Amino acid sequence: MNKNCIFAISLCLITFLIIGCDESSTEENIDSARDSDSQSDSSDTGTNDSATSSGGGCIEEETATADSESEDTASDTTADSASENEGTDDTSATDTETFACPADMVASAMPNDTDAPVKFCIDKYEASRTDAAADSHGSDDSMAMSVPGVLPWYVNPMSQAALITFQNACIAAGKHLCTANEWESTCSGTAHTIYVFGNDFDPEICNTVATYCDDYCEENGISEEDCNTSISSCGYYCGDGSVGNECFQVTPTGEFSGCITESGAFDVNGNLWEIVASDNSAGFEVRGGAYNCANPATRLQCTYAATWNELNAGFRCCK
Ligand SMILES: [Ca+2]
Ligand SMILES: [Ca+2]
Repeated sequence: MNKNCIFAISLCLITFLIIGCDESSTEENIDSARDSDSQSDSSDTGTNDSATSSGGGCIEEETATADSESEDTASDTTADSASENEGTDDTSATDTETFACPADMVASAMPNDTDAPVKFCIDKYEASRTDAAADSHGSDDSMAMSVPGVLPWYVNPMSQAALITFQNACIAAGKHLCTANEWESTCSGTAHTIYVFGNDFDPEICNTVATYCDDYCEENGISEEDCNTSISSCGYYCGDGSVGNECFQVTPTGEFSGCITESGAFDVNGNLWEIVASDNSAGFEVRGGAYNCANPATRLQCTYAATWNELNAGFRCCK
């Protein structure tokens, strides 16, 4: 035993006599500190995992939707995959405080019976073709865009083939065709309003048949009492009805700047009807009212749904 060793033992004995030379408790303290670190690490990891699974869930749902589409059984399988997606998103979204969306989308949420609202992303604008412009709807069906200032994409009549085209166009953009629940929740917002803009119909906020009706009647000497959206007054085609001379026209995306949801999506009410994925027999619903459809006070309502084929049918993508 050398001098250093003797010195160390002596020091320890002295320390023990004074305060207790308790190495084991020091080790316990270190261990418990390590445990505490590892617990906070694992909880951090848990949070990261759930954030990752949020992204993973999006990828899975796109894949699932793509699979169901490739089978050409649009309606049922799409609805199934949509409800599965809701389940997948549920866990991750409620665990994530902030919900980031791509720049061309905004964050929205839909109610959940038993838990916090399910968060998702929805396109800011009605879908448009890649080659659309302010004066052109374009012709390239390869991918749905969400951009301001261009004429949005629509078909007339609506068909099962168009439904698949819309679904594929959203998938090509890394998204899916919005479901009825996603669309309606975005329309009514957290206050569950009747319209995007509140509970009272206002014909001037979004692009509807009524938006221009009052102006047309005034210009053409039609009295206020007789001014309505019937064909004889200010009908579907006021003006002379020829192309380019209708009162009511599809406007470029986002042109009605006040026609915006709580979450920041434009033209959810009005401009084009929007096709949403549904579990009904048609596989889709028609939502939101449109620039050329009568009774906008009814048809713009967030809960209003139809399954017509004869309409100018646009759409919107979600993620
Ligand atoms: Ca007006
Ligand atoms: Ca619309």
